[in-house]
Amino acid sequence: VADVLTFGETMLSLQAEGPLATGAPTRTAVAGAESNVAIGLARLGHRVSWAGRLGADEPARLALRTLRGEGVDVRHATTDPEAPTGALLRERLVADVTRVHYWRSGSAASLQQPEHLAPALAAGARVLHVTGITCALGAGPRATVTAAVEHASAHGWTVVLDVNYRARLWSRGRATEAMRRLSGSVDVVIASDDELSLIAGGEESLEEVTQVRRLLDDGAREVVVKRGGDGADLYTADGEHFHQPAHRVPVLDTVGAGDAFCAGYLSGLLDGLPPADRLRRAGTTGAFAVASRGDWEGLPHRDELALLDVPPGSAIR
Ligand code: KDG
Repeated sequence: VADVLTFGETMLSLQAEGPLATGAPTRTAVAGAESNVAIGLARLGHRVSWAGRLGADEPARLALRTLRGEGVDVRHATTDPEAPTGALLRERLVADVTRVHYWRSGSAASLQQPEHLAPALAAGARVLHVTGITCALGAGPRATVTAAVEHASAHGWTVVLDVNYRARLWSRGRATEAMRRLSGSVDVVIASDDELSLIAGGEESLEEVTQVRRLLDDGAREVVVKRGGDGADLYTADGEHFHQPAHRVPVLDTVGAGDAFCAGYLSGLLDGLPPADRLRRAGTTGAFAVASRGDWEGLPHRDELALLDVPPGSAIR
C-alpha cells in the first residue's frame, strides 16, 4: 500500500531563459503540481503513487521515465491512445517574473474519467493528495477528483487538498463552487492566503480566522495557510495555531515552491511529527524549491534536509 496516492496533469514543460525568441535557450523539463509533490515525497523516502493520464507520445515517455527515475510508482498511470500529453511554456520576463502559456485543452489528462483511476484507488493508500488544478481541467477530471475524495474518505485515508488556483484555467467563481463541494470531505486544506476564500466560500475581505473557522466547521482537521516570503500558518481543529517564518534564501525560482511545501508537510504528517515540526519541514522543502532552478529539481533527499542550516559558502566534504 502506498503512503500517498496523487494524480493530476503532468506536462512537458519548456522553460525559456528569457522572453520567447527564435533560437533562445530553452530547458526541457517535466512539470505538474501533483507530480512535483510526488517527487518531493519520494526523495524524502515515502512510497508514493502517481496515477495521472498521459498521451501515447514522447512527452509521456519522458514524464514516466522521470517519475520512475525519481522513485515514484507509476504502475497506475494510464494512457490515452488518441489525446496528446499537455504542455506548457514558461518565459522569464524580468528577474523573478515568469509568464506561462498552456497547451492543455483536449489533453489526455483533461479527458480523464473516474474509471481510469479505479485501479489506483483499489490498490489503497494512507493519504490522497489532490489539487484544484485537476478540477479546473474539465468535467471528467473534476468527477475523478470527487470520486477519489469520496473513496478515500469512505476508506479512512487522510484527504489532502491543495487549492492551487490557476487564473489561466478558470474563474474564481467557478473555482469556489468546485472547492466548496469538496470541502466537507477534506481533512487537510492547504491554501495560500489569497486562495483561502475560494474554499471557505466567504468574501475575500473576510478575516482569516473566520475563513479558517468555516473550514474547520466543514470538517477539516487542519488548515495550512501559505504566505510565500512571510512563512506559513497552521490552524488545527483542536484550536491550536502555529506560525512558521520563511527561511531566508536567495530567490532563484519560486515556481514549484507551493508543491515543495506541500510535500514537506505531507512528509511530516506521514512521519507522525508534531504540528510545529510538520510546518517547519514544509518551510524547509519550500525554501529548497525557491533557492534552486526548476519546479522540483532542487528538492532535498532526506539526508539533505539540514543543508539550509549550513553556513553560506561552505563546501561539504
Ligand atoms: O506548482 C508548479 C506547477 O504549477 C507547475 O509545475 C505546472 O501544474 C502546473 C500548472 O498547472 O501550472
